Amino acid sequence: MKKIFFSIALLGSLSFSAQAQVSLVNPVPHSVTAQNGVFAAPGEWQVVAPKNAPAFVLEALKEASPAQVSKSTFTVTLGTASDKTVAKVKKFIPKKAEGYYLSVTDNGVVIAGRDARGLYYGVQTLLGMMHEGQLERCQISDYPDVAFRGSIEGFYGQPWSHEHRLRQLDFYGKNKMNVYIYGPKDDPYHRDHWRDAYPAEEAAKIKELNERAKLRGVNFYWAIHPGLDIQWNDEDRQNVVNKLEKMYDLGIRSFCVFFDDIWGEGAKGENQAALLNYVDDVFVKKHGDVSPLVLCPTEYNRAWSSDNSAYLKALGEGLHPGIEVMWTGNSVVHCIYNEGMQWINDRIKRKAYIWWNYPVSDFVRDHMLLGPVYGNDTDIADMLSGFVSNPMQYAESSKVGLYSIADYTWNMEGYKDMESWEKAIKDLLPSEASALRTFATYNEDLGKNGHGFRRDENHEIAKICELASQGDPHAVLELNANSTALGAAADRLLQSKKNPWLIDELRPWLVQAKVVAKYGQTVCAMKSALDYHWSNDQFVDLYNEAKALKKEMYDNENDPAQLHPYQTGTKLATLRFLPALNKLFALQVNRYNVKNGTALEPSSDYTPFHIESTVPQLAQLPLVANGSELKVTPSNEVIKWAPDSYFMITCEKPTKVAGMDFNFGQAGSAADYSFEIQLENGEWLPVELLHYGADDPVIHTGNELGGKVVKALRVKNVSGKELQYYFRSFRISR
Ligand code: 14T
Repeated sequence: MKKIFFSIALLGSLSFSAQAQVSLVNPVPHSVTAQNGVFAAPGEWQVVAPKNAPAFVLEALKEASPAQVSKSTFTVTLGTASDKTVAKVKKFIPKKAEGYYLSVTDNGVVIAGRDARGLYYGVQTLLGMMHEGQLERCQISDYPDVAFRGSIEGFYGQPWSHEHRLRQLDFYGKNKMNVYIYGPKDDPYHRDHWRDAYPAEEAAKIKELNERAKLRGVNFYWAIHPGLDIQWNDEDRQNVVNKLEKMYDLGIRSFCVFFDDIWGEGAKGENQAALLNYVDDVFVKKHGDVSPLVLCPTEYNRAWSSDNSAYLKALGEGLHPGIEVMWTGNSVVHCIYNEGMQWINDRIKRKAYIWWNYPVSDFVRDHMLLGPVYGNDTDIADMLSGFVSNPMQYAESSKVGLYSIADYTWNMEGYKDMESWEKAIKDLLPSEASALRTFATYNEDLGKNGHGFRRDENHEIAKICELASQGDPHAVLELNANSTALGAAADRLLQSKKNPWLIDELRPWLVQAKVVAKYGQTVCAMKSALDYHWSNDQFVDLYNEAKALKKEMYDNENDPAQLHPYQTGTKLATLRFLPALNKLFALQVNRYNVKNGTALEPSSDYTPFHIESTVPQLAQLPLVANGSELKVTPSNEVIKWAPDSYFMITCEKPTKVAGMDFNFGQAGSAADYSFEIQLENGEWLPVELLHYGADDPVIHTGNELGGKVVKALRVKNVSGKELQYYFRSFRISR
């Protein structure tokens, strides 16, 4: 019996290693024939390529490790469909743009691309296979499912640095993504000052990015966002063309025009379509070497549109056929479904170009998103023209998601979310893959958010969390072991020197993970203290320690030194792990109280302020207490205040307030609201709201508030009608 078991195990591992080399490749190729095993990759090889072989393909090979020599028994033969070098295998090349055929034998490798990009991707497959120093005898026939694949740097917040962008482009080339759209909301020359040319230094950087993109087979799209103040006249449409011409002069050949997150004049469908058509005529067609234009519409998702939307109709009927239209799905942040694709394609009369709002975290800045990519339908390849991901402002960490998005968009039906995720983690930090994997499983969900987009988290210990929260002894042991493993993973990552780009981004969450891990161990120890009759003092020590750790988590979140300019906190393990520990904590404290007739507080939470609001868009906003300041995270969207709706901050302990101000984006808005504070005796006291000046949107409370001790503060719509205002800031000083 034992013997049989062993031989099966051996067989299993043999067949695994035979598969291993091709299985290193990302994205997963469409068709692989491999049954003749692996051999050591040669130390040198001879490249046989046609004279006119594309330079970026040769460059990619040159950067790889086997030395290129002029004569070798091992050859790498390259060519595209029309080249003699690959005439023999021409019939095997997939008849799809960017496709390639690759064959590996003991004598050498043949790579035949449908076109230059296809050839480049064949080379990437070869290099990916060789990662562990071996080659697998195989024939691969491969091509992308989606024509345009990549990323859109389109988030609010700190734009990526130049160095990060260069690294991204390298990564896209390796993973067969061919699009990078440059549209950071906080680049002034993209949006607020779209008419103005970049200063020389900035222009030089964009030029360098475009050069790097070309080298990696990536179309660098430069996006203009003119909608905030565009006038629909000749002058402004010429301003758009002039700016694009300037970018053309820098070498850019792909362009987007964005009209997202605007209102009023700029949001008119007919005018947008007319502008795009004009640009198409006098710019794109005139040059002849510019990619089809890509438009991000104002109604860019179904929740913001309607079945009979005149806006989408204007685009569908008005826009030149070749112009692409972006779409985020059934809502702003949503997985992409077949039914939703049909809905939008019917309306815009073309295949939508998906702008997927994942792993972007600009609306949940306290969370780091490192989980697997799942949830998109896999039968929609033919229904979309492009699929790009809006990532996090953390470029390097976003590679976990981007790796799998590359995989999904290349080969949808072959896509396996968990396998892709495992590979992504290994690819990002091979030397500490297991630590990164452990840490990542605690950083998956987004937490409560206004878009209602959630991810599973700590899936592998879901059962343990559930049982441990009920006090199951075995599960508590496991939870303790998991806490230890999380702390150890965080330590190893903090000490890892291999990818400082990544570790620098993760640092606040790694520091926090150590506190979370210690909290886990402490809470589990509280159960041991009761089970094994440790002294009461020992239990109370653990109890106090658990509370102190919660306070430490809170302080970490609000440490000004750790707060990035736009970041409001550092949370992890919020879906299952921490809630399970909090329940276990309460369970043990109650046990202790019953046994000793004491009244220890069974909650370990430390959140002294809370938001309560009848305005749903405001109820979920994070609150940050930072030194003497208490701030509500601003919202990007227009807030709808129903008549009599209110926004309230409650304080756990009566708190002395020094003053406050807030900004709803409009001068005179104070007249629509009342403001009241609740005193310690429960009484509500009205406080007058003032503007600093007739044109100033900022609302403050003058001197009336200073020094009052309050239990709550409340702003209420007393205008008698629905109000629509921004929520630019809300600040209380203590
Ligand atoms: F244009 C779009 F397709 C889009 O998604 N725009 C923004 C995007 O830049 C941002 O990163 C993303 C996630 O927050 O969502 C869009 O931004 C919003 C979303 C809102 F619901 C801006 C205002 C909103 F009210």
